[in-house]
Amino acid sequence: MERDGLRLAYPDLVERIRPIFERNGCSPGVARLLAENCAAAERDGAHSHGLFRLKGYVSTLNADGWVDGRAVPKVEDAAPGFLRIDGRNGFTVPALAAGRALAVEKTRANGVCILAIRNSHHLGALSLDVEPFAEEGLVALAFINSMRAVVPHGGRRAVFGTNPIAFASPRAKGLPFVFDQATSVMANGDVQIAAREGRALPPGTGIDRNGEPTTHPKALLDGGALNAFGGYKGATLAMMVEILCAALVGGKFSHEVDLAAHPGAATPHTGQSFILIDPACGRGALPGFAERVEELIAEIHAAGQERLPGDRRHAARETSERAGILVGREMLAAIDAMAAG
Ligand code: NDP
Ligand code: PYC
Repeated sequence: MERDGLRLAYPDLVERIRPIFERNGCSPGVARLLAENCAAAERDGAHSHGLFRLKGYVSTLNADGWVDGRAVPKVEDAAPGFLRIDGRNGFTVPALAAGRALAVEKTRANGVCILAIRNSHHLGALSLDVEPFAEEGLVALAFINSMRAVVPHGGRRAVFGTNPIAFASPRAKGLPFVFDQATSVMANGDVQIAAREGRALPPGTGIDRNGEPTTHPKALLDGGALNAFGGYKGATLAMMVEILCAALVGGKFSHEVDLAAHPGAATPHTGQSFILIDPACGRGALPGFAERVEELIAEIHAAGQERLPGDRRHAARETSERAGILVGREMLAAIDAMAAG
């Protein structure tokens, strides 16, 4: 044990947290997938959606039927380029795992495939959902809506979720190019972390329950709302995510998610959509896709941008793989308490 905590290899961290999910009603398969998802977010330095979320998973699994940890997703082959998955009120991660191989097969056959997941709950980092597709040579765009937390531009109360968009593309060199960003000024998870640590939010982050600007995380969380990033442009993207994840997939809009009747519920019961593209399809004599991406990245670096989106997560992953994932003492105690029940 170091002064700051314990460094654990990824498989050891997965094994440490997997019993938490099993103890709280997940099937062994779902428990493994969720443990891997949490551990991978922590490994990549995506702290707002890693171990920090364990408490939320536990309270959610115990929130009077809000989510089914044993759900078996139903994969529906809707059309050559359209795959629908009913999460059956389980988590989105196993729903994606259930349809992943067929989605890749369809993308390769058609050049493109829409993957539409509904009736499911997601509490993770979206980068983890898209990057594996790019590792297989595909371009992947993912969208997810959540629960009302973001105010429409010029409005006074929340309508949208924090609605992240993630994108992954193969590169000619090294790991895929990945970005993963909420359409809000910051993720709700980061507001919760600021509240816990007693830190003020930057001006412009959001409003309180009366619609007035606030920098107090607790005032924002207590009936207030986050702003979308970039004013009306970000709000428009948040709206697009609602359309793609609710209207398109047959799921709920974020404003329709009602956690109030299920004390402890922390996961949004919504939808997720993917657009998958096979860049090799129909290219004929065109120049190599991954090489063209590399040329663009070289130009961006030459223009002076050193850090690309995804670089921090990949660097954190490299450190975690080399030295282990650092789990703080307090978190370790919390994990062991949750695993012991
Ligand atoms: P950040 O604002 O921290 O980062 C957004 C993107 O910008 C990342 O790709 C990041 O790369 C990149 N980036 C950050 N700083 C720079 C910089 N200086 N130069 C270039 N690129 C930069 O993320 P968010 O707070 O918006 O989202 C955090 C997480 O919350 C995401 O993983 C998201 O999926 C998750 N989330 C999940 C939700 C759900 O419903 N499941 C809802 C909302 C959010 P890097 O990653 O390498 O830092
Ligand atoms: O951090 O905004 C967030 C969030 C919402 C749902 C899951 N994470």
